[in-house]
Order: sequence, then C-alpha cells, then structure tokens
Amino acid sequence: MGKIKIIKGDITTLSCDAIVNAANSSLLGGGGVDGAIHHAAGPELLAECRTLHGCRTGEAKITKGYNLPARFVIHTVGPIYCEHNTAEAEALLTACYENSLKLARENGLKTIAFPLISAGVYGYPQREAIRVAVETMKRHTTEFEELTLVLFGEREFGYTKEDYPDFV
Ligand code: AR6
Repeated sequence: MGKIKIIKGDITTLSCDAIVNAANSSLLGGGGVDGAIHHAAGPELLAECRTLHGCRTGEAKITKGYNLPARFVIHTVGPIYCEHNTAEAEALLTACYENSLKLARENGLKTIAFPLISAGVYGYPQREAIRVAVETMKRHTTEFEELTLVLFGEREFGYTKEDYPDFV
C-alpha cells in the first residue's frame, strides 16, 4: 500500500521517478513552477517539449528529466479558474492528476511528486486545489510507492496541517 505525503519545498530538488509540471498548453515554458523546472532541467527539456506539439487542458505528456534529480517530468495543463464554472474547473483539475498518474503507471513509475496545479497564475483557490489533489491521490495509493504533494508557500502548507494532518 503506497502512501501520500504533503511537504513544503521546491519540487525541482526532489529525486523521485517523476515530478509533475503545471505547464501551459504550448508546453514551451513559462513562469512559476514551469519556469523553475525548465531552469533546473536545462535546454534539452525545452527541445523535447517542442516535439510534443502542446497539450490540452486536463491532459498530460511525459518527457525525460535531463539535469533534474527526477528521472521524468510529466507535463499537465491545469484549468484557468476564471474561464470555467466551478464544476468544470474541478473536473479539469481532477483530470490533470488522473492523467498524470495514468502516464506514470504506464511508464512503470512508482514515486511521483505534484505541485499545486492551477493554484498560482491560473487562480484556482488554494484550499480547494489541495482538496482535489489529495482526494485524487487517495484513489490511487495502492498503485504507487509514494505520492507527494509539494507546496511552495507557508499559507498552503498551513491549510494542509488543518485539513490533512495525517499526511504532513
Ligand atoms: N516548487 C513547488 N511549487 C512551486 C514552485 C516550485 N519550485 N514554484 C511555484 N510553485 P503556477 P499554475 C507553486 O503559477 O497556476 C506558468 O507560467 C506555486 O506557489 O506555477 O498552474 C505556466 O507556464 C503554486 O502554488 O502554475 C502556465 O502558463 C503552484 O506551484 C501557468 O504558470 C502552481 O503555480 C500555470 O499556472
């Protein structure tokens, strides 16, 4: 039975099988965690991303990790919160986690770390985004060794201490 961990930190430093990137549909880099991942992985990551021809919202694509300690990067595109109604946004965000885990499973990967997809530039309310992430991960613990949610800010991490004390 795999386990879920919630930590505070920089996802680019983790040496797991795959880290997930909160990308945009071009898959050609950006700010936030996407910028940090491309910076740490080096230019070969962008070169591989160019061959993928983008990614739709809610879907996911996989590349190698290059200079990252993680072996692979799974790129997914979260919903821009204000462009959808609440139910649609939640369905799309859930699809990001589900499709990332599906790719991980298909590639035999066992330890996966996620950032809080859509909860930065894309404006998804953080506490809700954490709930979607954790509830989706919980449905898949038996298939993986370890699923980690990596939070960047003190405030997000504070929510998880209240809402999910078993995982922090
Ligand atoms: N490690 C872990 N989490 C991080 C890191 C890091 N190094 N850096 C930021 N975060 P965002 P989005 C957190 O904006 O909302 C990009 O430009 C951050 O605090 O990176 O899905 C893409 O190219 C927040 O909680 O992603 C897209 O255009 C979370 O990661 C757009 O932003 C996600 O914030 C995607 O927006």
